[in-house]
Amino acid sequence: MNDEHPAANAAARYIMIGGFLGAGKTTAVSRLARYLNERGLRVGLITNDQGSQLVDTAMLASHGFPVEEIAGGCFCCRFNSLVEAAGKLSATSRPEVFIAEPVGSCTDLVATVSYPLRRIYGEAFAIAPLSVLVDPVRAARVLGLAEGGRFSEKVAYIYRKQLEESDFIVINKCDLVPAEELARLRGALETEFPGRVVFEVSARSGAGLEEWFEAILNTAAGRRLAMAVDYEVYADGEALLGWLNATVRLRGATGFDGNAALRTLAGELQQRLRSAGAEIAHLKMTLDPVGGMGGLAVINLVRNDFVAELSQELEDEVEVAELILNVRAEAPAEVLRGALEGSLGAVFGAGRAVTARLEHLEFFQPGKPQPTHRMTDWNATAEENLER
Ligand SMILES: Nc1nc2c(ncn2[C@@H]2O[C@H](COP(=O)(O)OP(=O)(O)OP(=O)(O)O)[C@@H](O)[C@H]2O)c(=O)[nH]1
Ligand SMILES: [Mg+2]
Repeated sequence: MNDEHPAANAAARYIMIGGFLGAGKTTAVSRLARYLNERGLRVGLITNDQGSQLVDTAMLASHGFPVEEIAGGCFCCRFNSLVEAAGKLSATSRPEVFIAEPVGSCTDLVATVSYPLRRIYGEAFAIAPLSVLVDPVRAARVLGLAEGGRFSEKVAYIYRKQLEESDFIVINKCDLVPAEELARLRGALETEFPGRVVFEVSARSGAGLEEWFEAILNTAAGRRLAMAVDYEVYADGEALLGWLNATVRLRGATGFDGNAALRTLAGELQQRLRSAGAEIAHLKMTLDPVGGMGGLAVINLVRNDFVAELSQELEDEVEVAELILNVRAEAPAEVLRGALEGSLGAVFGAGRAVTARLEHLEFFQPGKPQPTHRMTDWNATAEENLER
């Protein structure tokens, strides 16, 4: 154990890495987990989603980290499940550091998660500063610095609220944008959200991560009054986003290239979603060979006008594989279902070398957030009741 790190003390450090859909949270969580492991600290990861069958859990587990998943609602609305998940991880792997990734369309985490954790379980957790990641291309559009496909105002409200409650704003994917655009974005973020520490990193290349990680480990969470949130606008924003989770069994007549299958399906979905007027927030898929040696292919697409990227590839051909698909886009969920069905038919329909069988499908618009607790004061003794 490393005594210099606060996480090595009796209370486990609780780190939340937030940020909008597709900002790079899971990639960063995986990097941070590895960083801590290399320094002799045990970690436990907690993933979260409105639905079940998560790409993020599959991906993090494939890296060998202990992961618990809270499905079917966000941390704030399933606070007790969050505490239970931490308890389960403690029983199996005794983490000194918990890293939790909240749902990318969730905000008000300080009042509904950090402060309640501190107040109810103060002995068990040392709360780290809240980091909020941004994708620089998406952030520039939301802040009005650049043109391009964007979300409607109520979705942008959630995006801005996430930044407002942060202690650290982390501009991720710095490898993608020129220095002058980064400087402009940093300037706009510092003006609109004064007092936050802004980091520039690339979770992909590793640039800038150490400085950010050390700040997470060595700084206490902010103790200001939690921000005000208009739960009507927040709920309307959430309800504009469609969610679709599916699990599909792929079977080849002979061995087939799983990476290519993911690329083709992602391209087909992108085209259909774009023509239906859906603004993609994050489309992600994993392909897991059945009976394979544990390798996993992962593909992601984070906006309509980008290309789907394989962040992990399979080395060998596969014959049977399980595909998990998670799509979050601004569109009615029914539109996402239509795009999936059309795409599966086009890519794996009758007469194709690879066929598909849909094993699990859920699609919905999230309901109004109903937090278990809401405490606006770090030292709160009384709980605020939300009007619902
Ligand atoms: N170029 C670049 N891409 C990155 C970087 N970090 C993450 N990505 C990519 O961004 C996409 C989304 O990354 P995730 O880590 O899944 O994002 P997320 O915030 O966890 O997404 P949700 O859980 O859906 O909200 C993936 O294709 C990643 O490979 C980075 O530093 N540079
Ligand atoms: Mg994620």
